[in-house]
Amino acid sequence: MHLPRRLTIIGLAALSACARLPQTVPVPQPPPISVIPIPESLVRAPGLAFTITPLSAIVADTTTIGQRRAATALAAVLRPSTGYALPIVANLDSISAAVRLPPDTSRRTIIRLRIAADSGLGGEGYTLVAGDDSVVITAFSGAGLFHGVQTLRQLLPFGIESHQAAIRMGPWTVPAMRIVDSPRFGWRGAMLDVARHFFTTDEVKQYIDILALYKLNVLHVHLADDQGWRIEIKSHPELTTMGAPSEVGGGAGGFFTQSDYADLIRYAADRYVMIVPEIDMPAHINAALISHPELSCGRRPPVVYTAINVGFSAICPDSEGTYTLLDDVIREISAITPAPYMHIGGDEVQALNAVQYAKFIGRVQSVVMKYGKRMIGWEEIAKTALHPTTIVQQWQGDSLAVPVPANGDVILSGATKMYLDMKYTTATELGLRWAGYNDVKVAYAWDPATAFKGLGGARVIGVEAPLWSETIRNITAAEYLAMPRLPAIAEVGWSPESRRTWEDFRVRLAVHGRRWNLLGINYYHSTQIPW
Ligand code: TNX
Repeated sequence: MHLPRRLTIIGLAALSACARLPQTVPVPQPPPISVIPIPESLVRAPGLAFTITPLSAIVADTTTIGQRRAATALAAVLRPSTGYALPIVANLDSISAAVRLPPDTSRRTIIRLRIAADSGLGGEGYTLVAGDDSVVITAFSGAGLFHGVQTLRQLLPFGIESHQAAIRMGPWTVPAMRIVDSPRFGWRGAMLDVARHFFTTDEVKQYIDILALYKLNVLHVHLADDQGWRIEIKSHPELTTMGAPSEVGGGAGGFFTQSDYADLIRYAADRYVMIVPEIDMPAHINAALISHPELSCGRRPPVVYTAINVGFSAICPDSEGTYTLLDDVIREISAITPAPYMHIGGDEVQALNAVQYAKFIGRVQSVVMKYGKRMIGWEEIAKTALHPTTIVQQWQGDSLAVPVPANGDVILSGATKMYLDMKYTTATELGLRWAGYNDVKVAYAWDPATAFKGLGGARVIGVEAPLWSETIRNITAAEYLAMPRLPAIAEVGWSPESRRTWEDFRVRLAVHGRRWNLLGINYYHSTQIPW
């Protein structure tokens, strides 16, 4: 806990009335720097702090989409809490008379967003230089600028997250400094299971907002499982009419129309989050088989399933009808997904033998490739002959049971560290516990380079934290499990190992609790964190 430093002021009045003793008044101190993920390098500079004033402006060339997105995101955070106009202008000459205040009201300071071809920081890196009169964020791309904006947001006092003018939570200062930052991994993901319980587009957007704040750039959406089919397929309306109105525990379920899905993609893209769709197959597919009993290979006719066992269902790998249906599904989803990936699940198949499974994965892989996407599958797919571009998503133990093809790309999602649906402790009401208890330190204190064995010559392209929704019915419950573990994983994926220590992280994280209170984000008050 940082107590305000007390400053001794000997005012002129005190000097003239020399009998009086000096008085002490508290002065607000800038908060300790608590940026998550911790930047690659941050050097405090001598000189005055930067302050946002009523005359401040955001300077950006909004004719380019990257600067427009970053500037819009910045203004959306700063305007409500500061109560200032904060116009977005191409240069200072173009500030309208509307924001000119009496000259003595304040200094004009600016936040400048610049794209520079030679920033040398890759597609997502940025530099941030805060000085007396300006903060300048420079990046090669809109993504880098957007990430820099999230850093600036976290450098400001936590009151900046308030939805209403919060003048007493200022002053809105940033210490003079220079940050140079870029991510360790290109794939920094979160997975949301909208199949076991359905989440509305508004709820998914709330989740995307959290991803964006912590520089996560992938939202993998688990769109179908035994309990529900959640995406409209225009050539097969029966998949949703019969497969969507159900969920775990017997709730109403629901699904995204293709236009809902497009809305999510746009919302995510504005925040530099890529949506990766998953249709889980050949198991986890009961919801689709309800309308296609002919594809269940003579097993008992599928009915609505609202419990949480896994592995029992399978779409028949020996029926051509299976591939006709899946071709339509993959074609439609590929067409509405800008990301170059399609996740086909592939996990926990109990109802097929190894030959059937391998045949199925091979056929589906060629369909995915036909529609121009790279296939991703849970680690079980590595048991089959995969195309070199296919990505394996590790999830089970601390070592990959099946070697991934040499040079093949792997995403780490090990349940013992990254599963957000594991309980924090024995006392956590929500969540499951098959992979153990994952309190915040478990999620944070590991190194992707060494934690998982058996990866052979595979290349780890990043990390992804899945949130399975068997036990959670709404975004408030989702946030309880995700926060604060998701920011922990975000730092694992972004920051250099040499910059990360648990002791430092837990102190930085504590400050974020106050941001979440203002943002209306629910979280678990882990006893490991000095809130
Ligand atoms: C395993 S992880 C599953 C999911 C469950 C999850 C619960 C994976 C690929 N399959 O079907 O929801 O455990 O933690």
